[in-house]
Amino acid sequence: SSILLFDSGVGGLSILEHVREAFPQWPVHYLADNARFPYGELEEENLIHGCVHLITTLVRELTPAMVVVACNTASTLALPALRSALPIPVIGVVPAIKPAAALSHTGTIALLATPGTVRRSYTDGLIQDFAPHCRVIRLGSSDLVRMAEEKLSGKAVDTSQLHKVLAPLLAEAELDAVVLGCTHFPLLRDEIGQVLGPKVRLVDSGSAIARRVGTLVNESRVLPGKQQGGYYCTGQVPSAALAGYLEGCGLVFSTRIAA
Ligand code: DGN
Repeated sequence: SSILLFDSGVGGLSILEHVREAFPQWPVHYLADNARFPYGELEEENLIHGCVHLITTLVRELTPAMVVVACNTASTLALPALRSALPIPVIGVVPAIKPAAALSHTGTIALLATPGTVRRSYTDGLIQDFAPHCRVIRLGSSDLVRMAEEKLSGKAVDTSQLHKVLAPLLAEAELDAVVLGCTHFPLLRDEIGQVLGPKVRLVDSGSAIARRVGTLVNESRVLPGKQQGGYYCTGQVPSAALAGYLEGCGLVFSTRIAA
């Protein structure tokens, strides 16, 4: 069998990296819903129905052992609907508020995510449960998501734009941990780290997700198949630069599917 990862664009590739590293023998497929990108600005019902339809269709075709929703925006909203629609385990990605709160010495942390994720009641719950004693600054940005997409398509990252987006965090002297609460953002980790400086730790959910995949792989007793991993997308097909990057991620073919 295989593992299917899903995101609205290239962001989930930051999770795929961890999964492949932990389970090199498993074929991993990747689905990018480019047609509905960016999820952070999508109406909630539209997002839920779109995800459920798209993923159930591809699951029927590929029969993976599990699905990883490698997108915080979709996970904070669509997990219950996906779990009831699919006969296999569905793993979601949620912002790493808990490890960031544990790492922080000052008690001032930030959640950097999409506009959708920062305003969700799911996120309020995470903060109440896991960071009750912290001051949590929420910064939602679709610009950063687009910058990550552009980077993987071969465009240089515009540092002055990055400074502008991160300005509210630069104003916080006490800040010592930032949650990269969108899977696109670890793709800009070096650039974000350079702007925020060495005092600020950047925390994402990649290795926690790989551990969760490992538990389910062991429990399911399903064996890895022999097929190669592929990239499936709605909407825009990959640019030449992205195609090269995908190949480096073990995604050896690319197929456009209906949105
Ligand atoms: N990568 C997605 C996430 O983790 O929230 C969001 C991307 C988007 O469509 N805005």
